[in-house]
Amino acid sequence: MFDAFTKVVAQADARGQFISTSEIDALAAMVSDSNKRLDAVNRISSNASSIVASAARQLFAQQPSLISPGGNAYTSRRMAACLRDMEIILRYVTYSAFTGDSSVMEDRCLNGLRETYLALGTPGASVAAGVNLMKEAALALVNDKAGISAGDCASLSSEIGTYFDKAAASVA
Ligand code: PEB
Repeated sequence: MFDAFTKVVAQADARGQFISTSEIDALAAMVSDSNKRLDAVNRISSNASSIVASAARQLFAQQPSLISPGGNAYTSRRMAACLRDMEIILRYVTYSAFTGDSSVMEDRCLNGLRETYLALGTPGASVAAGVNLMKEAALALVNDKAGISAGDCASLSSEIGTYFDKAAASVA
């Protein structure tokens, strides 16, 4: 499991080189923006259940066959598993946003997930659609200007967006 710093160290070590000025500059920029990062992680984490619930509601409205007899979220047991899976994925996205690196999510959540869904008969494309709906809800919260000092969150939101994209792409 890496964070943005240990990732740079691992890459520099693999090259047998000192950490470069551009790597230091990039990490310094990350540190100077770290309050935004922590605020974003806090906003997503403290609204996780509503992000999951609203994404799931939209997913089932768009793909009603999932909750009809024979659908993969039909029966409360499968519905519960589905909501739980969405919450797990969102949790790993927050870990990635916190550390500035997606390796924790890749190693502990996404690795083998496509194969798990294939084995379960769970439609990966639908899971990916659910992840994309969570992405919209989470980024709307991150970019909400209410109650915070004004600042530019464009690069942070696009970084967080890439974690959702990675999760979606790994199961689609
Ligand atoms: C991954 N999901 C399910 C299972 C596992 C995971 C291992 C099988 C065991 C179980 O049922 O608990 N577990 C999950 C995960 C990690 C983990 C991400 C990462 C660390 O440990 N059904 C749908 C939707 C979708 C869905 C498209 C968006 O129709 C999910 C939600 N996952 C779903 C369902 C099941 C499941 C299991 C319905 C149960 C399937 C079944 O038992 O038939």
